[in-house]
Amino acid sequence: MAFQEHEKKKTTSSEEVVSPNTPSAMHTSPIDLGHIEVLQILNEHGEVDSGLEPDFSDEKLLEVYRSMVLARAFDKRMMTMQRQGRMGTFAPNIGQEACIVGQVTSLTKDDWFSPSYRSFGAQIMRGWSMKHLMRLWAGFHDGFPPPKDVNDLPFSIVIGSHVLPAVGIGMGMNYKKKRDCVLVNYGDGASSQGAVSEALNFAAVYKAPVIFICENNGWAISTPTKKQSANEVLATHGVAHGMPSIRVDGNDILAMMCATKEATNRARNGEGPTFIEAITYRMSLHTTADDPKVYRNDEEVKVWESRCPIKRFETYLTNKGILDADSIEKMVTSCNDEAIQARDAFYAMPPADPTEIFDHLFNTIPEELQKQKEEYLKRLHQKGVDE
Ligand SMILES: Cc1ncc(C[n+]2csc(CCOP(=O)(O)OP(=O)(O)O)c2C)c(N)n1
Ligand SMILES: [Mg+2]
Repeated sequence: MAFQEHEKKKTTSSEEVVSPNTPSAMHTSPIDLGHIEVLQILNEHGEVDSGLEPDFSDEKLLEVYRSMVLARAFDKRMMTMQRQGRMGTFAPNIGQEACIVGQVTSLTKDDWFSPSYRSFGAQIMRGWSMKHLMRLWAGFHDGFPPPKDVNDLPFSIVIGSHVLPAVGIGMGMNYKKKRDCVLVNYGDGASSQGAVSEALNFAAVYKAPVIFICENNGWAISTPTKKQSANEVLATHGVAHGMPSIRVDGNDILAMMCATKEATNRARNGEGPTFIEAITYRMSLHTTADDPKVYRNDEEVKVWESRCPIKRFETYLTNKGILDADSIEKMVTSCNDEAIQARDAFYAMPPADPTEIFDHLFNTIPEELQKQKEEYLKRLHQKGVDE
């Protein structure tokens, strides 16, 4: 499916498509969307645009559906664990499952993925176990390195910092004449980082096989997209740097799968980078340290509840005869059980050795740090922690 085939979905049809953080933002934008296509295949009621419907196999659709349900089950479990004081700070993904899972569905094991922190649905699909991710979010140093044979970078908390390295990997692929690609995601907030513009420029000039997914979820903590950027159509960033760019309904799993499939094909064919702005919404907290009630109102959240990516995919799969109420319930139960098993396996692991926090910065520990270590150990001993 070529981007050009979505011609009829250009600005004229934007009304029925999606909106960023305010429902009217598509219309108020001063930017001419004439050369940026807008893609939606499944509308918020789960109705499919038959002219654009892709022919993914039933198995593939079910696998993707399960990944989305599993991402939500993991999310809920992590939130409960955090509130019980058994997990570190955590960045929930509720409402963004289509965007996150859909973006990696066309990647192979040889491709690379450079994620930001809100990407666990994709990480699980790429081969990270939930137990491993729990170790990561709980602060264990062994949680950060990706599993063996998974071509992912550790997720980046320093926003935008992982975009240039992704482009570097892509340029390396060109140098080695490989036909693989790199996918990197970042948020509307990260899009303001200078390093992201540098990355876009390098990728476009050197035709690096990189897919940029700008997840416009309406907010960068308490900063709405309209205060982040005077130009709210972030897909123009790709256009400005000279690469094919598209705006996708990020709550539409089929649109996410199709857009990234086409972008990975382009990359593998030596046609260079693609920019995808995925319009979605963070339904929950920025992180467990956040309270969105102080900066956004419930009405806005309600608008997005009706655009739930899982619900609309369920409707579509049910209409196709792939799912029914019974199989949906079974799927949800099995994903919740899997998350609970991961939790139990995580709890069964030994606690961290507190001295390890000194172990991973220097080959030979400097004298000053050695003194701090000894002081720390003395205090732990006084508190009986080492007994
Ligand atoms: C370089 C840098 N500056 C500031 C922060 C603090 N910070 C953490 S997340 C965040 C907002 C990011 O928003 P966005 O890129 O839209 O991603 P989202 O959280 O919405 O997925 C900020 C400012 C940071 N982690 N790194
Ligand atoms: Mg954001």
